[in-house]
Amino acid sequence: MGLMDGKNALIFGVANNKSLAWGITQALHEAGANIGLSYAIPQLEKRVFPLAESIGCTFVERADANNDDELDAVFAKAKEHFGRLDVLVHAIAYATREDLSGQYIDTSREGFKIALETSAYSLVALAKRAAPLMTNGGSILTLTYYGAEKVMPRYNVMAVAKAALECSVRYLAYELGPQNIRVNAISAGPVKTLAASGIAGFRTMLKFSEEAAPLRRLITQEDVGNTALWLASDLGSAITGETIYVDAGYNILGLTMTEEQRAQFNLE
Ligand code: 0WE
Repeated sequence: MGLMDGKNALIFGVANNKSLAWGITQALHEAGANIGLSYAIPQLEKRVFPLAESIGCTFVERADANNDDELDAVFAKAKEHFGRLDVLVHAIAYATREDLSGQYIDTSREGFKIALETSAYSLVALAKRAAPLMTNGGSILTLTYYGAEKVMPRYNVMAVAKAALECSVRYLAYELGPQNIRVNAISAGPVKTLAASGIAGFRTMLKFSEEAAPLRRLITQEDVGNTALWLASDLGSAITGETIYVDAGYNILGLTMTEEQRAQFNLE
């Protein structure tokens, strides 16, 4: 008996075995859910297909989340394959690399449009298509980051996109609530995934996060998977429109210190 026995989950954003979306996939699968995966670009095929196979998932479809026709096609196939959907996971974000390095003030009109469309509008596009398939209620989950609320150096236009995403979660929750469809965001601490690869200074950020966090550790895929399972299942039955932190407590801090700074402070 699993928490998710007989439930169908469609998950967008598995890129490889390090993806937070893969942590969510595994948690839902282990709890008994049937899984469908959708990935963005053909180059991910060689990573996503073996992962799908490892959990006996036979629904794997490519779709560009910025393409309405491709999304229509994936959801038509999902309707045929699953009949009903219970869970939608949105783990999609993109800004150009140059927009995640320099200054926010230098963000181009095009860069802003790309980041906001891919990282925030895509949730609306997926929710619009998933909701009619959630005939027995449902749970929609997305991933966000604390940079949406407080300034994180270099997160720049992604921060603005995540702020739009979190606000979108509230408006979708308001509108879909009467259909017993819940919409929530998980605000995950930084993790070394493909999405973080090549971001200048990311290793240093991980070190600072680990040392400052109340739990004195980074978060794992499993941490995110477990919270996703809670929100996706009936355990989260009255939670909607929320941003839930899975960040080892980092967001509660008003002053962050490294271990060295804490040692210094304790001597004063
Ligand atoms: O949301 C993210 C990153 C999402 C992301 C990552 C990339 C890398 C490759 C969006 N677009 C791209 N575009 C690429 O070309 N995170 C929460 C991880 C992250 O990214 C940062 C962070 C953190 C944390 C960027 C700068 C500063 C901190």
